[in-house]
Amino acid sequence: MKIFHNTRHAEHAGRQEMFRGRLVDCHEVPDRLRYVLDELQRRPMGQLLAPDAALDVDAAMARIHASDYLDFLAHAWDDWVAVDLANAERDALPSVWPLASKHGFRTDAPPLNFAARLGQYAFDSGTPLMAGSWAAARGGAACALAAAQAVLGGERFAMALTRPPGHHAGPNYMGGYCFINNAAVAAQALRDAGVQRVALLDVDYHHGNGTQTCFYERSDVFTASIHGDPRTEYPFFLGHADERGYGAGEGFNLNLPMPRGTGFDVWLATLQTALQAVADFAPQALVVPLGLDTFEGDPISGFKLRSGDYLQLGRAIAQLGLPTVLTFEGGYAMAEVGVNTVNVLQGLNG
Ligand code: SP5
Ligand code: ZN
Repeated sequence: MKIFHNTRHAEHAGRQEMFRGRLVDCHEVPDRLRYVLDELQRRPMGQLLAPDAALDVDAAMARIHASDYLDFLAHAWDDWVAVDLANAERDALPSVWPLASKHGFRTDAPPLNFAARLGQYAFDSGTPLMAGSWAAARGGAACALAAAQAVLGGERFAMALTRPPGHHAGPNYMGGYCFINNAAVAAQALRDAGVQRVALLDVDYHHGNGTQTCFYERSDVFTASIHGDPRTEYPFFLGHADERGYGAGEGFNLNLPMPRGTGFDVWLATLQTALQAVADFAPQALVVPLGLDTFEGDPISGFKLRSGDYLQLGRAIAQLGLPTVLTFEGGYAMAEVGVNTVNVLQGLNG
């Protein structure tokens, strides 16, 4: 297994996120990745590599994300500081959005004001943007691309071990701690290299809204997600079972929401349903957005998986027999995120 880690991840270190009317300390912090790297030192699972600097990351990101969105991200920090030099000491968070409604706010007349532009490209106020966010997110996309290339080169498993995470980021928006959809970048890179059918199986606690939206009208990329019921769980506005794809993509999206409090037995049975759907699609490659926030000790999530259960998750994924790229997504129980992640990899390795 090849594990590509993002050497620039720590440049993104948001301080606070908005929660119930006040700013609270960020859950998505650099230590998350450090704990995984520490555990990999104790239990090596493969080669730990940095992505090749020669990879064309910008072209790979542009296959998934709108050019105006990428342009916004690339310059957002400078634009934020240009509003007021004192902003250099603060993270940028949106505070105003063009909510969709009939005869309502326009999105065809782009604002010039920075706060309005940030609101146009973000769907929550929990995703702070700071000086190093772009470099870190771009470094993550490089890991995703490198992992895709590794499986194209014959590697059975490859992981993009990176943060910030990606599965909430859509074609033209950030949110849910995500800026660039690493899993979507990897899946598209596989397609562009000639892999005819690619499946994505998202096992993060939260619905992979960004990934679903990226591929919603396509039949060449099957998307499945098992997650907390959006009626009560973030991201709330997507992830219901009746979202099955659209147009040519109809029937190529599968959502399996489960109630808060779900334990491993029911979760594993649901995973088996998703795995069967993936197998029925008969893909030639798989991408797994791997969130560890299904863990019972996760501070912001509601499933009840235990550390040992992640070995079984790895084994179950391996049983598909597919070349597989994994991307590191959520998982906020700091003390256990390393063990849980490496348990999945151990399960994969068999
Ligand atoms: C990648 C990923 O897992 N993103 C999840 C984003 C969830 N954001 C909203 C979470 C709000 C929970 N805040 C709880 C604070 C309690 N102290
Ligand atoms: Zn999550």
